[in-house]
Amino acid sequence: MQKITKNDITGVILAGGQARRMKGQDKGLILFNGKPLIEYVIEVFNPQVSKLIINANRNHVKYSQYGFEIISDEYPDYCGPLAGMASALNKITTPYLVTAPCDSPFISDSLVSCLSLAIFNENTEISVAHNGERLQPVFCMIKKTLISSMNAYLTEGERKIDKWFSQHPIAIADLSHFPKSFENFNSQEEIIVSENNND
Ligand SMILES: Nc1nc2c(ncn2[C@@H]2O[C@H](COP(=O)(O)OP(=O)(O)O)[C@@H](O)[C@H]2O)c(=O)[nH]1
Ligand SMILES: [Mg+2]
Repeated sequence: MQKITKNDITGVILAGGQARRMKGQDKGLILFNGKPLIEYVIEVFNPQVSKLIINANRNHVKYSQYGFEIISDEYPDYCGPLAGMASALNKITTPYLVTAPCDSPFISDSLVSCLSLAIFNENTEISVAHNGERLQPVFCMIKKTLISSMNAYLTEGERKIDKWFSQHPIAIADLSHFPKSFENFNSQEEIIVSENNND
């Protein structure tokens, strides 16, 4: 297997959820210390990939200010992050996709290199980040060759990412040295607590 380079990788920021715990506000656009959450992710994630896509199901005009391609889920009814991953896999022209959620402002600048190294070392088509305690499924790298498997799974009405992963060999990318990079905000209260801690 050849080494994976940045040119081989498209990144997708998953911002397609309903954010029910955020009272339905669009999570990527919620301010954290005065800046939309997605901007933190773009700043650290974009330099790690050759192309970046934003997956959002609302507010395309606002998201388009960042200058990246915006894609909606190709599956109806907000059926979860896997739908965003599938829609991105269907679009990309690189052999690999790396995913990150829009609500994780402390994302690691070594996320993509760790995921690539794990796939390369273990010769798999999927790698998933691990924070030392558990897998972090929305921080993963997937080879485009898996698109038909993912589409078939979603078409059957399946939703769970872990269950889809379990159909394939996966490599685990150890990011236990940087657990904070997986911290993500699912409610306004969590944002307020974190803002106060940083003061
Ligand atoms: N495309 C897409 N993304 C989703 C959907 N539901 C959730 N997500 C995204 O998946 C990520 C994780 O969702 P989140 O609600 O934060 O889950 P949790 O933090 O694991 O409890 C976020 O970036 C969401 O925007 C969906 O139906 N479609
Ligand atoms: Mg979250």
